[in-house]
Parts: sequence; structure tokens; C-alpha cells
Amino acid sequence: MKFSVAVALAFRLSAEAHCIFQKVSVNGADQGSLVGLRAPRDNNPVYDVTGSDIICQKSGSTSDKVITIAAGDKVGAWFQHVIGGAQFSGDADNPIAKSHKGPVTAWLAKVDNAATASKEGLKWFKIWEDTFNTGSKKWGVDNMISNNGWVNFNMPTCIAPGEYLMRVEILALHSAKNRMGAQFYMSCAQIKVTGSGSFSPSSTVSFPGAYKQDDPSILINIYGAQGQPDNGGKAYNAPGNVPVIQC
Ligand SMILES: [Cu+2]
Repeated sequence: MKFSVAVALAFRLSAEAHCIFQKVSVNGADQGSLVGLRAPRDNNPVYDVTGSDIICQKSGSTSDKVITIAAGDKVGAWFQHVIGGAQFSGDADNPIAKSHKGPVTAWLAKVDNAATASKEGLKWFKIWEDTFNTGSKKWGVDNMISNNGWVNFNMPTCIAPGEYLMRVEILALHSAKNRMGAQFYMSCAQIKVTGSGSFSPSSTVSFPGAYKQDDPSILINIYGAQGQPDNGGKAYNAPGNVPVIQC
């Protein structure tokens, strides 16, 4: 009996369909696996929004590289099921299980040296989001899956030159009707923005701090009356009530 429970548990763990943000591209140029990234060692999500893992995930891979991005450049963040891509050939849960509906957001925090800065105590602002389209019924995660795991956005043209941590987050809401059921997936990229922007955020948030466990965008049932993941047809706001900056 004990044995079969252990086997069932092992199967359950191996069948989890999570993901890892593991690569950055700049104007289509692939920067390499885990280069310039602080990424977790495994693909398990963060559930607790009050701990330091909500900043850049659990400590895992490190890099001494800082990725240069000019303000206005097209940035890609690549999420895959495990490091390297699919877990096995024909992996239907790569880049992530289709059940994992939810928003995708991108954040920056100014640092002196992106390769060495502590992730703690930073002031974050949101530069981009893809939440839920009430017309197409597509979530940010649906678009990420259609793009083979790439989340693409433009570095806002107003971002001031300097070094930043860039946090790109997927929030999977398939089990979010239970407290601590929402799944957060993120890594932090170490970047240097170039250009002539001069934006300085008028308001910033902290991680942890920006999110509450019972935030109505985190503790939420996204399923309609027929079980369809359409948020009951309602609009969805990413958690924290943080607007995307306007250049
Ligand atoms: Cu998962």
C-alpha cells in the first residue's frame, strides 16, 4: 500500500506540467540558455506571494552576463517545460500545459550592477502585460503557447539607460479558486538598457508586497458556468493593481 502511494505520488510529480523562463532574445537574437538569467533549478511554481521566492523564483542558476537591450528593442522571454525545452519527444505539456491559463507580465527594477545586485528591496514597475482578451477569450499564456514559449514585447522607448533586473512572470490560474492554488513562474534577467530615455517611475511596488494571497486576481475561479476558462466573460486585471507604465 505504501509502495503504491509512493508510485502514484512520483507519477503525479513527474506529470506536473510547469515551466521555466530560461532564455532571452533581443531583436530576435537568441542570447543562449540561462545566459544573463537568475532562473530556478526546477520547474515548480511559487505559491506563496509573501516570501522572497516571489521576486526571482527559488535560487538556482546564476550568470555573470548582463544582456544589453536598447530602449525600443524587441525582447523575447522563452518559457519551456524543462531546461532545454520539451521533457521528452512529443511532450504535449511543452512549453506549458494548456490548462495553465493566466496573465503574463514584465517588470523592471533599477540596480547599480545587474550581475551582482541583491534581488531584495528593489523598486519594481511594470513595463508590459498580456492578461485576458474578452473578445478572443485568449489569455497571455495561450499566446505564449502559440509562440512556442516565446513571450515578446518591446522595451519601452522611455526607459532610462542603466542596469536593471527584468522579471517576466506567468501566473497560472487553473487551480486559483483554492487559496495558495495560483502558480507563479518567473526568472529575472540581468539587463543593461541603452538609449536616451529618461523615464523615472512615479510609483513602484515591492516584491514581496505587491501581491496579496487573497487578491481577487490571485484567489479566483476563472471558469464559467460550463467549465470554460473564460473568467465568466469578464475582464481580468493582473494582480497588484499596478498599471503598465506609459511612456
Ligand atoms: Cu504547472
